[in-house]
Amino acid sequence: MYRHNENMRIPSKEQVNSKGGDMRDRYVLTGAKLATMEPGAPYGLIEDGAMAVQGDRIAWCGPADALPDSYSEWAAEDLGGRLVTPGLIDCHTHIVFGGDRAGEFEMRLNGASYEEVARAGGGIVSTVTATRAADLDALVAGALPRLDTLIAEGVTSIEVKSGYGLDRETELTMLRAARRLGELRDVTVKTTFLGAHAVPADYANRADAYLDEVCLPTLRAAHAEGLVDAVDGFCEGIAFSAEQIARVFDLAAELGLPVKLHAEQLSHQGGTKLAAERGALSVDHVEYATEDDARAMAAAGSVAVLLPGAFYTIRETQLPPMEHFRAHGVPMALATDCNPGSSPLSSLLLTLNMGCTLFRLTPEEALAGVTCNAARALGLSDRGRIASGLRADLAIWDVTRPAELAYRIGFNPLHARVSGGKLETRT
Ligand code: DI6
Ligand code: FE
Repeated sequence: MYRHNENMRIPSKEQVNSKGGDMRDRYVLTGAKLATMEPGAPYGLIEDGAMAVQGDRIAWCGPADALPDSYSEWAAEDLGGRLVTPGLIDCHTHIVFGGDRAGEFEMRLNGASYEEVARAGGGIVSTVTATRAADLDALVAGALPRLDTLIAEGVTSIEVKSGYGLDRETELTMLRAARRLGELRDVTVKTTFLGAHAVPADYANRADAYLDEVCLPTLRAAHAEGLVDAVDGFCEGIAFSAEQIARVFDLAAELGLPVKLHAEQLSHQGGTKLAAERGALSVDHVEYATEDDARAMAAAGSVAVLLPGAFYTIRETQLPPMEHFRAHGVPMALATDCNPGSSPLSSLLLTLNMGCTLFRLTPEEALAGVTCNAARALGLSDRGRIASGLRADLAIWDVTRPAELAYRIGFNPLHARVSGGKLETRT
């Protein structure tokens, strides 16, 4: 769907040689409306902006009339007034999994009860069974179309969780598949170990034994193989208690890994307090979080990752406490939560729209939620904004104002994507 931009005025080899540097590696974008997401103006907007990219970095950005003369000899592309945002970041996904749950979706809409769906092998158990049955190549092949859909909307960084293996080998295979995705596409993949996602059937009512015998040893093994960038858990009545999650976080601390948590999604269990105490990068879902939780998150600097796709799919009615997050200065991110059960969503643009319509975020908060605040939720300090020295991850849009990205439904105005300085134009 993408090609390298052949219209760029790439200098000849002679020019390159005469300058003593590789100019194919550097270029200027002019005629750009820059939504830098830097503090100050709304969206950090620079109406008539320009920027210079060298290698994988932003060398300069600012108003076009301030572009230093020294860039005048670089290859240049006039964007004709298009909007440029930071490359989008999906900071919470489960895109690696086997099978799908469309059959279960259909059963439910034909009137089957939750128990009937479960008895027919539905629910998270069916995804675990299908994921265990898939090999690495099958998991990668299944995830690629979902990843490509995200990339086609300007996504340049994505988080991918394990958690549908719930046995040592399959958890490792899921994480290897996530790493492979990052090798196959121009996208940064951050991996998260989510062994404490559900208690597998063979450990029913023995969650602590599952943690001791499977989850914790697998985390050690995955870390030893370099497969883990962060550690997550599902703190919920139907999954793990805060005390059990604390044991997983103890091991994460021992291994020097940052933590995050699925907390207060369906009920209030105290996971947010625990995650904040452990300095979590983010606390995710948080529909049932309280003002005290928001205070704790603010003190810890944890990001609230809001997941409107899951809220929509399970027809939740409890809204996350946005007013407390705003009042206490908790940064809010938005993500797809792409998974086969509660959020079969692989559009970050639709997520922006849902964040505004369902959660009443402003379009500016929504865009911050998939750029600067999403970067923070992943512990990535080199992206999510447009500023010199940061990684050149950008999305270039055929729109005139940033709010259009959140306003339209089912419309993809991406013109081009820049990942690590590499410009790909949508065809
Ligand atoms: N919260 C969710 O919404 C998903 N996982 C989680 O921790 C549900 C996953 C599934 O149903 O497959
Ligand atoms: Fe999730």
